[in-house]
Amino acid sequence: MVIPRNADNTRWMPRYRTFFIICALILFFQLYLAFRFFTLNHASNSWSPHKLSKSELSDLDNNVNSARRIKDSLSDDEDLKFGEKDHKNKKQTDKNHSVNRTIVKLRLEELDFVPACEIVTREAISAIHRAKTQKCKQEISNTTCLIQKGLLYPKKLPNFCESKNSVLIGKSLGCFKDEKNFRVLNGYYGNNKDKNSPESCIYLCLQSGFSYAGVQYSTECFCGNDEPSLSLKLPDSSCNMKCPADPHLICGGYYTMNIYYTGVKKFVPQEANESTNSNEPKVKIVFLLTLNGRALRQIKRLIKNLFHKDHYFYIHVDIRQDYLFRELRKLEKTFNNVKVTRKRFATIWGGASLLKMLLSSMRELLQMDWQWDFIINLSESDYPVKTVTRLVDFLSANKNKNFVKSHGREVQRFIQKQGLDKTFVECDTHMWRIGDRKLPWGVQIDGGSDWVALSHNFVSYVANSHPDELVAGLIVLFKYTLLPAESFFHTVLRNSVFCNTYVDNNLHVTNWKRKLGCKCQYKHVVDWCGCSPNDFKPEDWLRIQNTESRQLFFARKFEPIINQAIILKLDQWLYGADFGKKIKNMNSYWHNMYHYLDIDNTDDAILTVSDSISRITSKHLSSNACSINSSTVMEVTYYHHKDIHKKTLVFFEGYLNKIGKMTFETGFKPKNTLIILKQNSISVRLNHIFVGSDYDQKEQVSRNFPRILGPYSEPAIIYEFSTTFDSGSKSNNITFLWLDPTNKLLEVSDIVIDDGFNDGHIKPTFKQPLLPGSWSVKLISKSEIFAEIKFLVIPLRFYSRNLILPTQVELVHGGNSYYKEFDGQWDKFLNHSNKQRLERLALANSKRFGPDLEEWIDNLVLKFYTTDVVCVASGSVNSDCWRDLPKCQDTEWSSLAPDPKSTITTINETSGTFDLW
Ligand SMILES: *[C@@H]1O[C@H](CO)[C@@H](O)[C@H](O)[C@H]1NC(C)=O
Ligand SMILES: *[C@@H]1O[C@H](CO)[C@@H](O)[C@H](O)[C@H]1NC(C)=O
Ligand SMILES: *[C@@H]1O[C@H](CO)[C@@H](O)[C@H](O)[C@H]1NC(C)=O
Ligand SMILES: *[C@@H]1O[C@H](CO)[C@@H](O)[C@H](O)[C@H]1NC(C)=O
Ligand SMILES: *[C@@H]1O[C@H](CO)[C@@H](O)[C@H](O)[C@H]1NC(C)=O
Ligand SMILES: *[C@@H]1O[C@H](CO)[C@@H](O)[C@H](O)[C@H]1NC(C)=O
Ligand SMILES: CC(=O)N[C@H]1CO[C@H](CO)[C@@H](O)[C@@H]1O
Repeated sequence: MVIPRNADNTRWMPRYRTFFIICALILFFQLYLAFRFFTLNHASNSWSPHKLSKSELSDLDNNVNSARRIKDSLSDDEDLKFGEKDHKNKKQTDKNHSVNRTIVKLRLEELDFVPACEIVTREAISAIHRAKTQKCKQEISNTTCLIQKGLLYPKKLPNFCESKNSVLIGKSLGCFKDEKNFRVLNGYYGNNKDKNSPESCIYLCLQSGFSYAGVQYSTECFCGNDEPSLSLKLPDSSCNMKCPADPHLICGGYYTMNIYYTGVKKFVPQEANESTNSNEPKVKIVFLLTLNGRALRQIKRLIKNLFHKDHYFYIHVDIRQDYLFRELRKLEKTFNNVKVTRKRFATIWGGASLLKMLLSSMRELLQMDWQWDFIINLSESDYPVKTVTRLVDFLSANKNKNFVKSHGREVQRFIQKQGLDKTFVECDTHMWRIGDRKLPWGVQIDGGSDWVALSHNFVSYVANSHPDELVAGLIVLFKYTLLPAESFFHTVLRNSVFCNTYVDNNLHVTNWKRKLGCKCQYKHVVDWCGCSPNDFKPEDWLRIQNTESRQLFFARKFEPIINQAIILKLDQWLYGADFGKKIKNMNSYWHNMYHYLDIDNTDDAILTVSDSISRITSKHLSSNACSINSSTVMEVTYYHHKDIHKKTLVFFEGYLNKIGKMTFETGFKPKNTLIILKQNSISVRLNHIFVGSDYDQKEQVSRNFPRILGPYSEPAIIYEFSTTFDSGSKSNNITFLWLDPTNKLLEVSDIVIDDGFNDGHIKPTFKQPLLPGSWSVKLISKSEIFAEIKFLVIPLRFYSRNLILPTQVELVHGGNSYYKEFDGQWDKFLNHSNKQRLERLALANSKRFGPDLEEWIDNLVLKFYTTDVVCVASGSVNSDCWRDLPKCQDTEWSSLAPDPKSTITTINETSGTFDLW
């Protein structure tokens, strides 16, 4: 509808006014609701923990590896982000202004089953709506119903720690005087307006591991470890206020408090003994490696570093990581102290299956005939900071102790931050949050880092196939817990007969940089916000060096694809400055991205480009006498040297007519496609700018090293500007115009850079599939195009790793018809002259298939990538054909080049000395 421009202005005024008033009313009402919602939320979250303990002060810089909760509760909006459908709902209710947000009804019509009970909790309903499969929806529904009926969780669990005194549990000490500035119980304070009672307060204090609980002023609960002085004792009548939970009970009074024993003694962790060089037998260690990803060479380097015939390597590879599993199984054949378990699980971040996996692995270990004293948990991103010899000496002096790291903060706060008071259900490789829960009575909750070193005795207790009541109950509890491995072993330790073997040290130093690591980056796998530690880089060296005099033996994280220099530095620190000098290719790193035997995890765009490179190389190598008729990609590998991405290597098999097969390896890298059209104050500061994808906000790097984008990629501009000392330049705006292959403007994005160092990325949301072909981004500053970046969206020859079908090409290569409207201000930067021709071309291209499609792909690949090396790997062809080509084994870049640092050769008595290198 068009509004007439010359309509009488005055006639519009009253309408605007009513409109205005309505808007104001809506706003007011919304604010009121928001306020209501907030207070409600607050009240239901009744124990608002309060800072009292010193430990909290040290909270800011503890090295605990745990999830940190960013918001107290997902706000409505946050929650709605998880599901499209919920989003619609919200819009609807907003429209009729009758926002009753507490009403969320389960849409039964979407379910192919009838829930076993009426599901009313908002979080459970939201989770059921968001879950993908019916099986998962049913699992969430089943669990919710079991909880509603009180059948899932144990209500009470025993405590077998000898330092408890069960006779005293709940015994009253009487009424005591309290003072505002000298609290009798100073460990924890909570205020519960609805449910405070001696019982609920004892429950909390016991859970937090305090010896005394006190109720005061009706609604308050205090916990502490110091015995109240008898001089403060008052007659019982001085405590005279009723409890909110039950008016027949007394909950202290005005600065008077009823104090009770919780029955637990103050917990003091054990000190670890210093290493001694005694003649006692040395301990044997199982390194339990739980692995994910494709960093095979780093894993081998880690194993090589720890290798010793007396120690064992038990390896769990995530069930989705077929490549690692295949490759590591080869070690098993050579070494009888290496086992790769066949009982595999999908271990998502924070997932409950992680605990299932660990217990399953421990049970398997207990049944094997390996003789061991300790299990140490490691991942592909751990690396030792002391030699194994020192580790063994240390553990030998601490036999039967258990090493875990506690959170070191107030327990109730930890419980909330960690989401231990919530039920999570894992299915569809996601952790769904379905509501609040009450932790069982009687157990002290503890947790922190999930890196541990556990003794044989403790492992046989906790992983026993006939667990006692405590362990069985905690296994149920932790089956529905986020990040279970961060609390389960701690909690079992604290409440079992092993409580006096607890050492508060996980032997690890972790590279936390919370500003970078807490971007809520796991939202797609868990209904929670968590943090991750950063990779070590040479600038973090001091942090590693500082572990020298401390009882720390491992550091994390290390990722050679991000930085390998730090690992070499560490090795030289351990084994001498000359270490590695004579070893070949110490500064190279190879990372496999594709293997022809892979079952999944294939990136069709990478495969398409690699395939094209193999075809182009084959053509190049062919001559009359030796003609390669076709080629198949076997492996694709990233090759880094001194932490710079040098090439993407394509290992392929070429077929020669009537002669046979030969394998070659070649490498390619992206061309520079940035054109500076005009030098200005911004362009001179440009360190790099390119279009890529998979930007890692934590490590601030794009993990798509060859910059391969396909129709289903999410392109992003990744940039870095250096600091300027030109005080006149101030802040600068850069506008980016994104043009597709038909020169149509698809998106306008902008950044403001200040005069400091600026880096980051911008990722517009394009609708997929993207139209394949040559795209461009124009960079505008001060109303002038000063640079342009071209980038390729490669048409796919492979779709879900199979050759694309004629029926698929148009869908995949036809782009999409979604375009945003932009106002005319950008028109002057755009060239509309050949628009129709380009559109016709795009349409024709989208129909290309077979050799025609290959030709299109190869032309684009040649435009955007260079390939300059090739070597012969092997072959039955013993002719003069490629006599001049080097053998791959003799090059320094090929994936077949020697890589001693990642080659585990012979078992040697002495480990960690690298004699064999
Ligand atoms: C809002 O209006 C729609 C349609 O007008 C109706 O179906 C829906 O029930 C209403 N929602 C509420 C919360 O009143
Ligand atoms: C919202 O819905 C709940 C549950 O049906 C009801 O008890 C409550 O009164 C409603 N609140 C408002 C403001 O309509
Ligand atoms: C849920 O419970 C029903 C009834 O007890 C059972 O038949 C079904 O297998 C359960 N489904 C899941 C996924 O747990
Ligand atoms: C650790 O030290 C304590 C006290 O010095 C000693 O009694 C104990 O035997 C030591 N433990 C080991 C395993 O050496
Ligand atoms: C740069 O952009 C910001 C926000 O996009 C805007 O407020 C500012 O006025 C712009 N500055 C210039 C010089 O264009
Ligand atoms: C292991 O290392 C020792 C000490 O350097 C060396 O003497 C021995 O020959 C090596 N053993 C094997 C099997 O290579
Ligand atoms: C207790 C335990 O063993 N935890 C960890 C072992 O290592 C993996 C990483 O590979 C962690 O995620 C586990 O939680």
